[in-house]
Amino acid sequence: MTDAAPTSYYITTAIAYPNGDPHIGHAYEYIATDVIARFKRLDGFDVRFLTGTDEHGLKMAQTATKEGISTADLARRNSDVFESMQKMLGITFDRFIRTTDTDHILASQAIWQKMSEGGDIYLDSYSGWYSVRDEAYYAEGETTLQEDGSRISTETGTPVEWTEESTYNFRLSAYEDKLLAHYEAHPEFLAPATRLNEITSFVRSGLKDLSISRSTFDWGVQVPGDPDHVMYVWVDALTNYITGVGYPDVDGDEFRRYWPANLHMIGKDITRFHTVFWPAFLMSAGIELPKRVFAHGFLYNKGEKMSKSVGNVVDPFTLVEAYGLDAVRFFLLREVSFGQDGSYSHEAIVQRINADLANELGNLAQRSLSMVAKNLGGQVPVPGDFTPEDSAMLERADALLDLVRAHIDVQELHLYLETIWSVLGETNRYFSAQEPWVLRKTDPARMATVLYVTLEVLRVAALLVQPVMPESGGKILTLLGVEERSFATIADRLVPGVDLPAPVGVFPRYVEPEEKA
Ligand code: ME8
Repeated sequence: MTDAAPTSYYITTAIAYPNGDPHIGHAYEYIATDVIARFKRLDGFDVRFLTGTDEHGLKMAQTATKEGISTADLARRNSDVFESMQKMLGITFDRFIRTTDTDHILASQAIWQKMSEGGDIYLDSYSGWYSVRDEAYYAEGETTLQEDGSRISTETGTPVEWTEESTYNFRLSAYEDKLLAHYEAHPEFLAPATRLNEITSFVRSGLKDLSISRSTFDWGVQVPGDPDHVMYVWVDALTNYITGVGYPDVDGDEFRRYWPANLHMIGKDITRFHTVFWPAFLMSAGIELPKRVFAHGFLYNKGEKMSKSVGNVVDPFTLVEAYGLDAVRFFLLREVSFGQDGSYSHEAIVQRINADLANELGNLAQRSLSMVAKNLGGQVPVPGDFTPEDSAMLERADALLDLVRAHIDVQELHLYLETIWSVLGETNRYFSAQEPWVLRKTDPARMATVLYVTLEVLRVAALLVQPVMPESGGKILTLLGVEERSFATIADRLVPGVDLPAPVGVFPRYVEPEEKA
């Protein structure tokens, strides 16, 4: 270890609209982001992790009217539910930002001012078919007249109304070439690669200027110098990422330490906002661009899109109550190829709990540790000479950190876990093949070596699963007598002869409640 200041790592989630309850799709994004944040911290980085809620916009105002409460009350009430869900999920955010926070309003006005000074904002008038749900205008040709005389957006099916308003526009059209040049020079800016292809062709097909203010309602951040307008919700929403590091104080410690962000984690449906609008706003305001945006896939209930009307929105609180937090966190990341859409179901969760957690990891820990307790006085075994099989196993464990780090750095979260589990699978086969329960009688010294090797793999695996399963990873490390848990200690082998606590089970099998009764 050197004394150099740790490298900073700034990571963010999308900020959710608190116009309803959080669902499992939100939880998925928070958990994935939290795993990366925890991994980076354990790997010695100076991490800042920002999340929060996106409280402005017409949708919020309309939901409040429907519920008969003020928009501010709705925002506060629901934002609190999001925040407590994040705490329940063990999300280690450094700040939970609300876009109604005073510093955020000032930051939004400051970036607006910069874009305006740069000549990129001008007043215009706008008329067209406006969809409140999409917060977007459509040309007549993009709408369909219904039998009852009403109109909907052809693409999204949401109702549209003829609306005329004066609006400030942002000269997005001026950024076409600059954006394309940026994608070209920094292909890592957006992942997965399919999203980059989509966005590149979208920008290549031509960018129109963007309407960035509204004068038909007032629930938003006021446009500097024009009290009749509030900012289009996405202008202030995206700005949260720099509010979170102290903007407009660009000379301040936080901004200098953490900006540009290393990673904006978002869902695939909001890629355009993050990789076209956001970089254009930043370029206009003379602010560096985030290094990377990762657009994860959507989570579906047994392949069906979750929706309140279908009644299949799964409440993350219920899920965690049923299966346990670590199991839910593990399942979501192990089951779905990160970046693609995925499905979850009771059967799939139970399968992962019983096969991957109870069998592959829990059982290995239980079997080896209870042999140590029964036959070796509960002390870390003293190994003899290593056979080629032992050395091969230890080498596989020693190689893990570099392998999983490489997966984390490109957000291959499923491969990070798959890599660890493939070594656990090998360790189970090694354990069975070595038959330490037979060696107990025939060659106790050899048994001690096999147990030592097994515990060593378990130690490395437990250290590395901490970001996903902080509690269970920590429990296994406690059973192994490991106190220092950062990845800097990964090469420190277990010290033979050290007393271990009495073993306890870590991952019970999932038993259906009716079987329990
Ligand atoms: O889009 N599966 O808020 P939001 C996976 N306020 N992810 C999902 C999902 C699903 N079924 N449904 C939604 C917004 N998400 C804006 C963001 S950021 C400056 C402003 C993801 O509450 C979605 O893709 O609709 C987004 O990343 C996040 O949840 C919040 O969605």
